[in-house]
Amino acid sequence: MILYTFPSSPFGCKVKSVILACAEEKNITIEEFHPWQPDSFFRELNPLGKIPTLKIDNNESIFDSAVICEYIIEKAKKSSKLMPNRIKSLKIQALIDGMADAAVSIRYERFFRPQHLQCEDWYNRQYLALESGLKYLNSNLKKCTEESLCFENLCIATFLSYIDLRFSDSTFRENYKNIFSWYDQFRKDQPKFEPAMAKDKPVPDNILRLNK
Ligand SMILES: N[C@@H](CCC(=O)N[C@@H](CS)C(=O)NCC(=O)O)C(=O)O
Repeated sequence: MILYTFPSSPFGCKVKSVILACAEEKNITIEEFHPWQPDSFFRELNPLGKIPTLKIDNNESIFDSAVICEYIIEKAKKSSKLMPNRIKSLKIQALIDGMADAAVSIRYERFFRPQHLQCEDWYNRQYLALESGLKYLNSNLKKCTEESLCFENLCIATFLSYIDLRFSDSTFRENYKNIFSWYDQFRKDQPKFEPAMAKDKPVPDNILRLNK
């Protein structure tokens, strides 16, 4: 199987952590693809043109990240271990994915959209979703995480690695100390997930920009 993703994608990082948790590295090759490259083969795999996308065989692919995670976890028979409280796991995933949507939108607005087209009100609404999510995690740390390694911990940790990468000049770490110290401890306790943490990588030269 081939996972198409990019090193900075928070959704892709979540999937990569699940691959490691399920010891599926040998069965899934990671191929870098930036979704803003001109589409060739990629829209055949995912009509939405989004990463991550998992190619299962020549005729089938799976998206989005939530479905890919379910697929890998189920196939590895790790559901009861990684999702001991399934509804809780799915709720935290929904929260984190919503925060990731907001964070990625903020990044796209600033990085891909020409400055004169950027919209402050829209930006602020995304920022509010992101910050409210962090506030929720920070105030409900025990309710949101598990003692042992589980899916929701992977969702939170990989997403916070994206925050560290793209929002390093924010006051999030100072304002939401509980969740960030949990995350720092997670990285110390679980070094095997380091390959899944968000990394910067220059976008390819042939990237499409919104130059209008
Ligand atoms: N709900 C999707 C979101 C994936 C997503 O937004 N990925 C971004 C990269 S981090 C993307 O491919 N963006 C390209 C686009 O929006 O056209 C998932 O969970 O997989």
